[in-house]
Amino acid sequence: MTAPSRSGRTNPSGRDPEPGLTAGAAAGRLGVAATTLRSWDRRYGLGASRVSVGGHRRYSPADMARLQRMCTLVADGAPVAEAARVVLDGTDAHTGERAVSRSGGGHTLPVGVHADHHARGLARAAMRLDGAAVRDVLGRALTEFGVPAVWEAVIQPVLYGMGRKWEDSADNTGSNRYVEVEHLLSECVLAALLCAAGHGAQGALAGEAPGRGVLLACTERELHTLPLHALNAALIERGIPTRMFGAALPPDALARAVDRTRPSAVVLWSQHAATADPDTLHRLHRCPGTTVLAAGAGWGTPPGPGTVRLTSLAHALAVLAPLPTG
Ligand code: B12
Repeated sequence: MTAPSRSGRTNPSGRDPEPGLTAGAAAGRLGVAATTLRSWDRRYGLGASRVSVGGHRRYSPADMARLQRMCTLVADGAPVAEAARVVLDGTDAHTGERAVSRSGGGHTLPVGVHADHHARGLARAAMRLDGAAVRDVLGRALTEFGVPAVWEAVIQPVLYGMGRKWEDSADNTGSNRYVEVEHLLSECVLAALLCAAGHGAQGALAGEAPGRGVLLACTERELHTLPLHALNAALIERGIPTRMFGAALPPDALARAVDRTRPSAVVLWSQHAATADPDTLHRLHRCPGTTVLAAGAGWGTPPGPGTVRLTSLAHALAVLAPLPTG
């Protein structure tokens, strides 16, 4: 005889052939409350497919895989009903619909539900000051979609949102809220991009001499480095060697670095007008064989005679990829 379960599921043998996890054990393994599992079961039918002889719910490995996916989507910021729909339809990033696609040249970046999920998850985790969750969302997105797509569809919108919050929160004493959120987010973005650059280097550049490569640096007073780190990681991802000098490089140090490494291109970042330094750009033009590129909103248009201004990560990759770097 068939043993009916409380949720209408049946166990045809009347016995418990493969035990499966109890509700408490499943909840513990997924890191959610048992009441959450019950409500997902009741509302969306995402529950246990097995019952024990005593009529208790038992979660199979397949049930656990679906629920794990559900937890991941919710942690990434998906509304619960939307996450359930994605899991039940199978139209998630692993099975079909891709909102952020990994594009070879980083030029086509369709944005949609998955990018929004990642961006919301990132922003929420940053607002909670939950650095581990910020790094987790970023790490998974970067591994799945690559640097250009994640920078443009996930990181950049969240940085803009953070900048707006910072600006809007200024009180009449001139002090701003959310500074701590912005700092934590920036540090985690930096760590994730360095990690992506490290993985790229292990894969594509292992054992190769650095060659001339592309030199990346910020102007002397510039502390905004994240877009340059995104470019660095994306170039390495494509097997293009780089030398990254980061924030606030004094002009003399930049000139020595260029002199010693003879890069195929120099990318000089200025985030805002106060840090743009046209004299340094001008000096770089005396280096034969080196293409000088200005990047960041700080530079005027054009940034200086004979200098191209890179307007986006995709634009930078399109200009830099064809240059000889050996
Ligand atoms: C993170 C952050 C910081 C971090 C930086 C950490 C780090 N390691 O980089 C810290 C906390 C250090 C910081 C400090 C400051 N910051 Co700040 N910061 C930001 C924030 C939130 C993101 C910056 C960023 O990475 N943007 C990158 C992308 C997302 O933005 P974007 O450059 O505008 O993008 C454009 C182009 O550059 C291009 N693009 C985008 N990505 C790429 C990539 C490549 C390769 C290329 C070529 C182009 C490109 O596309 C966009 C459209 O044109 C912005 C907010 C914002 N709207 O950007 C404020 C912001 C830039 N900061 C601002 C300010 C005022 C400051 C401080 C002066 C604050 C202070 N009082 O101390 C200091 C200045 C430090 C200094 N001397 O440089 C202002 C600048 C205002 C202005 N005048 O332009 C902003 C806009 C915040 C605001 N809403 O007012 N900041």
